[in-house]
Parts: sequence; structure tokens; C-alpha cells
Amino acid sequence: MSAMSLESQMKSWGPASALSMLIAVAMAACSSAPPPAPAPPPAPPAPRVDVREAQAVLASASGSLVSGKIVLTPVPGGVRLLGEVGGLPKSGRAGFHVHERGDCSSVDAGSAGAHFNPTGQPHGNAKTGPHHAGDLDNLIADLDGVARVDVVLRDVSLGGPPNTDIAGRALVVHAAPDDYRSQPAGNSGARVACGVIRITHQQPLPTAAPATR
Ligand SMILES: [Cu+2]
Ligand SMILES: [Zn+2]
Repeated sequence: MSAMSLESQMKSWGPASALSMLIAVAMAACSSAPPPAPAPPPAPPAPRVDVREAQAVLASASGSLVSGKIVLTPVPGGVRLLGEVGGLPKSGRAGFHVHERGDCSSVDAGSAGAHFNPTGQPHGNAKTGPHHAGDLDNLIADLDGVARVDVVLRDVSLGGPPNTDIAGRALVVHAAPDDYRSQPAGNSGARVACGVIRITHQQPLPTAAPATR
């Protein structure tokens, strides 16, 4: 196409065509503008887990022959303890508590600390009045010195808020029965077995927003 013919063609477009070109250019500029920045994602929530089971393997302490294993599972209103403790006095009774520290390392299990007591209550009977959250009924041994445990400890959790969570604390068996009255521990004597409550089955709970990293 010659210069002459291009010039004549541009003249033939007229003002209307020039306006169309301007609009087209303006629209192209609009469509190529960057999209607005997306809103920042919400902060990821704290990780949560659903604890299905924990176990405490009770090893002898204070030179005793007492040992056992307790499986702990969440139930409505508390935690169920199921298992056996052996090596107890035949047909005897023995104090049994959740203690506040999951540390059974000392020979007399003194490392497990006091009874789990997040609400500042006196020691007592879990069935009949004020008591530590970790207070349990005495173990009752059979003629072979074996106590079968199947009890629900109320108002505690596995993996719940720190003031209810017994995971990572210790189960302790004593040489003597708990009188459910004497302070601070029911006069139940030496600690003859101790086991840390360890989570064995758990799974993440779904969160409101997917993790961003
Ligand atoms: Cu105790
Ligand atoms: Zn107590």
C-alpha cells in the first residue's frame, strides 16, 4: 500500500472512527490494571488435637514390687481409667492419685509432686465433697494382690485446657490406703509405683482456615 493510499484511507475513517479508537485504547488500559490486592488471610488458629487415648505404665518406686498399666480415654465429663495394678498387699487397699508433675524419675517418686489440684481444693473424697482434681478412690486388691481399675475421674481432660489436662502428669500408687481426710494427701504413705500419663492416640481437629505454610 502506498503512502498516498494510506492517507486517503485515514481521511475516509472520519471523526467517528477516531473516537472508537480512543475508547478501545481506554478500555484496554482499564482491563490491564492490576486487580485489587486480596485481603490478608486470617491468622492461623492454635493447633488443636483430639486425644483418643493415653497410657500410664506404672513402674515400681520406693523399692516395692508394685507395677501396672492404665489406659485412659476421654468420656463425657471426664477421663476413664482402665487397667490393672499388681504386687499390692493381698486383699489390701492403696491410695491412688493423679499427681501434678509427669516426672517419676526419683527413687521414691517424690519427683511427681503433689496431687493435681488446679482449683486449690483440700484433699478429699472424689465422691462426697471438696477434693483435688487428681483424687481417686483407693485401689482394692484381690487375693493375688491385683487391683482391677475401671473408674471415671470427673472434671479432667486429656489434651484440654491446662487446668483440666492430666496428659503429661503422673499416676501414683501408695503403700497405704487414703483416708480421704488427712491433708495434704490422705496419709497414704510411701509412693510405691509411678507412671507418666502419655498420649498414645490423637488426631488433628479440622481448623476454620487451611494452614498457610
Ligand atoms: Cu498420690
Ligand atoms: Zn489429694
